Amino acid sequence: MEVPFIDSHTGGEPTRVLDFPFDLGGGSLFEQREVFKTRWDHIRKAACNEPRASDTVVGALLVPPTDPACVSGVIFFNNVGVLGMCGHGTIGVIRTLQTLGRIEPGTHLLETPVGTVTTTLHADGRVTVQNVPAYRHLRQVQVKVPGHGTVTGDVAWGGNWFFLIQDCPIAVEFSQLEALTEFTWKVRQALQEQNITGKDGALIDHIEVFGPAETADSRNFVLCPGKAYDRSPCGTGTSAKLACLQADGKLQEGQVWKQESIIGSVFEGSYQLTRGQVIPSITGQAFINMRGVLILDEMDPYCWGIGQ
Ligand code: PYC
Repeated sequence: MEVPFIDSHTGGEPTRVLDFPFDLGGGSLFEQREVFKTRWDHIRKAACNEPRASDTVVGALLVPPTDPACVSGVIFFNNVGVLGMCGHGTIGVIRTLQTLGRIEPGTHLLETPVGTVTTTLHADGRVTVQNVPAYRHLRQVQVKVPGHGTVTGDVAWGGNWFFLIQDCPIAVEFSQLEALTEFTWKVRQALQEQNITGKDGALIDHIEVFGPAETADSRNFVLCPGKAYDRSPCGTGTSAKLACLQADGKLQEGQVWKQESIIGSVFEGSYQLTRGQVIPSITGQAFINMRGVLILDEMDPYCWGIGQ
């Protein structure tokens, strides 16, 4: 089996777009994601894990949209499972659709398992994603983290579930990657052990910490579900941050928030209030950097990847 792919990176974070007609049963995007999870999980593993990829790669499967107003549907996944939305990934998908000749600069709707997002491909290649509504679910929650005492953070939704820590005990600097990974992983485990969840018991699988930045409003470090850190400022994480800033009265509608990533790439975020809901907009840039085919040879003992 051969599956064509196009790779891009958005602010340093890779997106691997797969363009192949897997049979997903044709239900809603949410239902199709469930089918992908149960019937095609080996494809996720093959596309995102070693030896073809690594834990940083976010996969994006293009699927026909159920809503004809949308240019495409997309199911995001990574080295350990499927995602709800993905901000950097959406920016990569839009640039990929442009490279495939399927869209031109302008506004395009994209269907995801957690809702339809509105994207704008600008003439200079930047992409703005108007995300699904973001909100803060819990404010200033305390969690006991072994070796770090009590850590306080907000639980917010930005298309995925985040625990956002404003006062990080570790400097949010590139030189501290290992310590930040270890700390945030412990936070994630502690949240699970202490039964602190998103809405309806949802697993909080992204941890985001903040520190000062010289040329942006803030620098973040985001731990992704599979323990890799986001090289980009994380579109869904920035959306969750905007919801918290709005709830705290620290950012006005339309005001721009510059979120820098741990490697120095920047997203510009702002929000619009629609019927009381925070609708985040995230702008960033992706570059196409590879295209090819996944060759899936069942004789290869590592055909379906190493690990999960
Ligand atoms: O940009 O939303 C994002 C994202 C989620 C996981 C990695 N990147």
